[in-house]
Amino acid sequence: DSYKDNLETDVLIVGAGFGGIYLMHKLRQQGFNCKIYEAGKDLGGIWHWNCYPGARVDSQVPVYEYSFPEIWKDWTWSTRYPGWEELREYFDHVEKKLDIKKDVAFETTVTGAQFDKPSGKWVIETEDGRTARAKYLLLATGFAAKRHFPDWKGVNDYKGIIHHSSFWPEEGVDVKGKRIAVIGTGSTGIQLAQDTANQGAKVTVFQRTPNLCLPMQQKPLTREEQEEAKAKYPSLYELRRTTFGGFLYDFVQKNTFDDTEEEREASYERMYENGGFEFWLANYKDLLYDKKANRAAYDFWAKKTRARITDPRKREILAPLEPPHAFGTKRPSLEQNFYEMMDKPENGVVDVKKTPIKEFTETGITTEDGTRREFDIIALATGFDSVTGGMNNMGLRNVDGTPLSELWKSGTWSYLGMSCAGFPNMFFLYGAQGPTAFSNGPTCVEVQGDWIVEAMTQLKKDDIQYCDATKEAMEIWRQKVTELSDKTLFPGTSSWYMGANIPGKPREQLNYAGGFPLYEKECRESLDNGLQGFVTA
Ligand code: NA7
Repeated sequence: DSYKDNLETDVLIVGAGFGGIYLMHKLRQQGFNCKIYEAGKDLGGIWHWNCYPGARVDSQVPVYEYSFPEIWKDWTWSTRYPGWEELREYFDHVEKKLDIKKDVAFETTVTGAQFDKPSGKWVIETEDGRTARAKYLLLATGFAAKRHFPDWKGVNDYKGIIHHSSFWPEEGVDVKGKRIAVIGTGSTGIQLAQDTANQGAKVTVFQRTPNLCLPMQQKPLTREEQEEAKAKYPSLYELRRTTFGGFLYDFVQKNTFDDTEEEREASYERMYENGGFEFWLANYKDLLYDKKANRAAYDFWAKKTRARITDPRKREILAPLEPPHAFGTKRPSLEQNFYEMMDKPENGVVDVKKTPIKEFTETGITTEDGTRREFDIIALATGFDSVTGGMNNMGLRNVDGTPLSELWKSGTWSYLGMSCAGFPNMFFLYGAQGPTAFSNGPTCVEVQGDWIVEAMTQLKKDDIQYCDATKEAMEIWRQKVTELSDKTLFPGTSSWYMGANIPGKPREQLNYAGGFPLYEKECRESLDNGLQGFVTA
């Protein structure tokens, strides 16, 4: 296994999910010699790790895939919102077309990296003691690379089956007839609860904040209808780069109260019934900016949702009349009968804001009110040290040897959400201060990936050996990210978008809230002005 040796390459990419594969393919076409280091055992990134029951993508076909015709032309999906098994098959298909794996070292975790100025190379260390040297270091580690395990008292005493969602055993866990606790109601917790209940488990959800779920409107897709739709794919892949979130829909170019009450009700109804994120990202354009507009949308959502829950106690916990936060300032999950499932007497909801978890015992969980509940299985859907956690956790150091985790301790700085001053010849995608969490992943990967590849091709053509963002450019970018966010309702909500889900993490907007058209324009300007914002040599 040559990849087990120390490595010399033009480009070292970290991560073999959507982002890493995209970069590898495009850079190969430009004549770069690339290798990927991947901690997991296979391609797929998040879809390699996420095989918990019900794991499914919330972007609809064909928006969540590569725009390369050689890949989509002979690939079809079985449902509008594909599950993890099929997403893994998709990556097998991608492998057949692009021959990526021959240049991937799997089960390889990066534990340190620093740019060595004299040689002009990154020196990258791995957990098993190897060292790689590369002119470029590209990070495609995603926004959910570091899991969050809250440290509850007694958690190690629990003797049943316990897994974090992203460490779920591949072979699955038999949940039928079992008592399962699902802690957390982010997108993951909703899917886990719904799917295990479907499989005949008795589910108890521990909810801190209600998820304002929207109907998925899942449906099977036939090969014929997809083949027919493919004539339009090239234009759809153009279109998705021009919308706010990289989907095929966009905000209505009207404010909420421009419409009469009847018109508004009809629009809400249509968005809600169309399903997916339409009620979020194709709602009135003031939804995420104006409190009153937001409240109107929330009230509609609550009315629809409450009508689906007959148990009055559960109704108040899952869909209260007073909004827990502005609608859409936390990620809504897409559900399929989640509320009907939770309404059943055999399934329960614990409001952990009222009665927090006190401790874990050998057999279950005790809450502060003294209630002891016993479980055969506990699923932790408690999320991630999102967006910055992965990059902070891989031993990156700047040219002077200062760890990135220290530089980002009191806040995050990047330029264009793709580079950092002091980290020359390093680019990252789908991370801090990019469109990341407000976007459809593959769109973000293609927009940022194209920029990175174009920048590197330019550097190569001009025989530039060294390219480092300036601190001034980072300050200006941080300010833009903050200003864009401050106009919205996002800062008022404690969410992982704002770094608020991890104790001690600085509270700041971690994502670029300007949408793709503005983002691409900003990035384009830097390229067109000879890599403005960078020092090159
Ligand atoms: P999320 O969205 O971060 O959700 C984590 C959930 O876990 C959320 O409901 C949290 O409540 C809850 N949580 C976290 N810590 C605790 C403690 N200590 N006690 C009780 N509940 C807790 O992660 P997901 O995996 O669902 O989704 C991540 C993203 O991946 C998702 O948005 C997709 O884009 C893909 P909180 O809301 O903070 O009150």
